[in-house]
Amino acid sequence: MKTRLTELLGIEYPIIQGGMAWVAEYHLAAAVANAGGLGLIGAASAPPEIVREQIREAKKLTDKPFGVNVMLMNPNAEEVAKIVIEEGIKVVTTGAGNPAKFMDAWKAAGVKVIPVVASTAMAKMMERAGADAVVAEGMESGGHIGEATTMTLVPQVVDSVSIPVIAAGGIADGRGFAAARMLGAEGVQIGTRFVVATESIVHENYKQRLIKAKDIDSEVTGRSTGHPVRQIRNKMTREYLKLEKEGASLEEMEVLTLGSLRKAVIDGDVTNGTVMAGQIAGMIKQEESCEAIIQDIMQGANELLAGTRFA
Ligand code: TUI
Repeated sequence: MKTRLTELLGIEYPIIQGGMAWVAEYHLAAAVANAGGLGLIGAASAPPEIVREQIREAKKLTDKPFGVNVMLMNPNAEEVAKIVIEEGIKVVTTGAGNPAKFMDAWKAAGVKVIPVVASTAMAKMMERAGADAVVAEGMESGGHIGEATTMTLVPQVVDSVSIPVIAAGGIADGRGFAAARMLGAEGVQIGTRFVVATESIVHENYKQRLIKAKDIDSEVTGRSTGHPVRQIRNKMTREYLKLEKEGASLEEMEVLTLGSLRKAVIDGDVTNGTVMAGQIAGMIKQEESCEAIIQDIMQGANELLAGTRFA
């Protein structure tokens, strides 16, 4: 399937992988790239030199294009931005903030910049700043989210910019892909389904928790602090939400969240850790390879889109 996104990035299928903290490391990024999508290394809050190492390891596993996601709340974002250029990375996605201050350096180095946005205002600002495409991410997504849903955000972003729009949030199969195309998106970003990929290094407990998840098993913590995060309900979220309701201090709440994603992803503590996942976790039934995931999405989408102008 050819869209402006496959042309822009030189990839076979218009599917990009989410830049998930701790999850999007080099094995996953290379596997998605080898399966014809855009793999991404999630720099998250990793020390910059670790990001460089991750990029070099991914290069050993694939000769297809892959990118780096720069999480802008990371105090080291500037250093990561520089490493991306030094290592010859050609695609960057950004999240959780405004990447405008890095845009000129990236553009000058020939890096395609794809900010993740949660509003039309941010999408327009990013287009003016020189973005090559935007990811319009709805609140069905896992992790740090905005307010709008994918169904409402994607068509409004499509109408407000002329660069390609990638839909994210609540998309996991051919139906979601086809729906995103109908809303005007030229590609999709998939996170949660790739968490459970065979090539994902995520702890088995985390994968099993997502496979077991039902439609309404996620909830959003941190609304009161301005950092809403969607994750699977557990002991941790119950305690956190109780503290929020009681008006606890940021410090008290940080005790719960400090290192909590690592606890779940790496140590497999899905009771006290943060199990970030999107609302489509309920649709994930099994662990399978990135190749199988992408083929399933594309086959389903092609059947649904056959005979439309999106085929
Ligand atoms: O960034 C994400 N998802 C993330 S980042 C993350 S790391 C984290 N962990 C714990 C607490 C907070 C963060 C986990 N998941 N998605 C992309 C995304 N970006 N969603 C929403 C936004 C966004 C929000 C505000 C983009 C721009 C923005 O602009 C604010 C501004 O500067 O005006």
